[in-house]
Amino acid sequence: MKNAMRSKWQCIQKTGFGWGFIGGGLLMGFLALSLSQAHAHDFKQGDLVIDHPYATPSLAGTRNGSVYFKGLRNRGGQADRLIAAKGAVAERVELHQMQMDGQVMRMREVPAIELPARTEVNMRHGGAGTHHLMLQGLKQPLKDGDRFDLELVFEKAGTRRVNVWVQTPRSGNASPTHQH
Ligand SMILES: [Cu+2]
Repeated sequence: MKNAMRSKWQCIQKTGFGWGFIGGGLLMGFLALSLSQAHAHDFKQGDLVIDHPYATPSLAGTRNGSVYFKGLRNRGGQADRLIAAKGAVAERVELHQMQMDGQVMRMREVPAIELPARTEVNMRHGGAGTHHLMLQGLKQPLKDGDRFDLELVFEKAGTRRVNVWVQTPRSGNASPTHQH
């Protein structure tokens, strides 16, 4: 009887350990999953990776906004181009490039953003030569924490809908990019 009880107890202990182990594994898996979900905000279209599209909060009194990407990579062996963008958030979306004009940083509209093969294009906020998407005629101001959809049209890879997060960049200073 004693032996039977002991072995039953051992059995429970083992089972308990087993459940703890499985539970721990599930918890680790869940944490890993939630971590990766918290960090993954990227979109793939063919060989293109659109990493973390973000927009800065719009300035008071203006009806335009800027969309940037943490990264826009072409991992393929064939060049592509971003030729248009559109979304319900604004009347019009333009493709812009930052350029130094003497001492002043200005932006100009470009017909396309070139995505050479196996290259990452700089589309982060700020800096000469960088590109961004310009939202013209915002339906409403962009506020920190807002999210909206945008359709990106690539010449070869086709159209990809992405979700843009509105946030204040940690490095701040988005205002110089708003001189037209
Ligand atoms: Cu612009």
